[in-house]
Amino acid sequence: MQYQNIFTQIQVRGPVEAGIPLPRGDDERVGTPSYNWLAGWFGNAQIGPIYLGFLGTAALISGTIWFVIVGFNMLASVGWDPIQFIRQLFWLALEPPPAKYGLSIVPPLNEGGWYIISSVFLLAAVLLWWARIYVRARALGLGTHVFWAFGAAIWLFLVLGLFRPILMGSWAEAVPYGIFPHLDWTAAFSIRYGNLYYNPFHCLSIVFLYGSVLLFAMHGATILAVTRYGGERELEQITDRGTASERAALFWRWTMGFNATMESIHRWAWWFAVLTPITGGIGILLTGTVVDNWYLWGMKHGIVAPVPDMWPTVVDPALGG
Ligand code: 07D
Repeated sequence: MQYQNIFTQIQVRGPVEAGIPLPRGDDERVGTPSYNWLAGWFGNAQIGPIYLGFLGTAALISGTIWFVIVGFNMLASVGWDPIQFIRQLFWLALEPPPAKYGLSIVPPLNEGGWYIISSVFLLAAVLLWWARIYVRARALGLGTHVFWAFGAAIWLFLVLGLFRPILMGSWAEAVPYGIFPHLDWTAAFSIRYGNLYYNPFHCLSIVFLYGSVLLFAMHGATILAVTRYGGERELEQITDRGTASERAALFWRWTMGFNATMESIHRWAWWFAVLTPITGGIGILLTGTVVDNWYLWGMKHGIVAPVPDMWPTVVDPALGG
C-alpha cells in the first residue's frame, strides 16, 4: 500500500462538502457545488458554494462599475474602435485630473471627472471587500489575521490614491489606471523625487517583499519535502515527536543551527508580508511632503558619497543666452 495523504495530486470525488453551519441561520451560500478537474490542479477540485451576502455583492457590483468606467474611457480614447482597443490595451489609461483642478471633486468628465467617479467605486469596492473578510472570518469562528493583512495592503493603496494626493493638494498626484501608464507613473515618481532607491522605506519595503519571497520559498519547499510523512498536517504535528514537522525542523536546525517552529514560521511570513506595504506606504507618504529629493537627502545623511571634486564646473548652457 502506498501512503496517500491529503497533500496529493489525486482528486477525490466524494460527496461535495457544504461547509460548516453558520450562526444565526444567515446561510446565504449560493450555487450548486461541482467538481472541476482543472481547478483540482491548482487547488481544491470542488467549486462552490459561494457566500456572497450584502458586502460581497456590493463589493463586486462596485468593483465592476469601476472596471467598466475605466474600460469605456479607454475605448473612447481610441475612437470606440474595438480593434485598436485590443491592440493598444496595454498602453491605454484613465488618467487623474490635471494639476490645475487641485482637489476639486468635479473636474470636467473628460479631464479627470471619470477618474474621480470611478475611484469612488474602487474605494468602495476595496473597503466593502475588506469588511466582508472581517465578517466572514468572525462568522466562521476564525481569527482576523487576513483582515489585518489586507488592511496593510489597503494602507498603501490609500496612501497612493488618497492620503498623499490630499497632502500634496492635487488629485493629479494619484496613480493612473492602465497597465503601462501605472508603470510609467512609478518611474516618473522615482525620477521626480530624486531616485526612490534612496528612500529608506522603499528599501525596507523591498527587504520585506524579497524576505516574504524567501520565507515562502523556504516554507513551501520544506513542507513539500516532508509531505511523504504527512507534513501538511502542520498543526497536529506541532507537539508530536518523530513527525514530518520535527524532521523539517531538524533539517533547518542542522542546516543553519536554528529553526522556526510550525507556528512561528507562519508569524514570520505574516509579518514580512504586512510590513511590505506598511513600510512602503510610509515611504510614499513622506515623498514630496517631507522629502523632495531622496538622492540629496541621502547625500545630506552620509548615505550617498558626495560627488568628487574632479570635474570642471559645468555652466548650464541654457543660462548662456
Ligand atoms: C500596490 C497596494 C495595495 C493594493 C490594493 C488593491 C485594485 C483592483 C483590479 C483585478 C503591492 C487595490 C485593488 C487596484 C485590481 C482588478 C481588475 C501593493 C499595492 C489594496 N521597486 N516603487 C514598491 C521594487 C523601483 C516605486 C513596493 C523592486 C524604481 C513606487 C515594493 C525594485 C522605481 C512605488 C517595490 C523597485 C520604483 C514602489 C510595492 C527593483 C521606478 C510604490 C510593495 C528591483 C520603477 C511602492 C515605497 C507592494 C512603495 C513601491 C519593489 C524599483 C518606484 C517593495 C524590487 C527605482 C513609486 N517597490 N521602484 O506590496 O510602497 O505593492 O514604495 O528595482 O508606491 Mg519600487
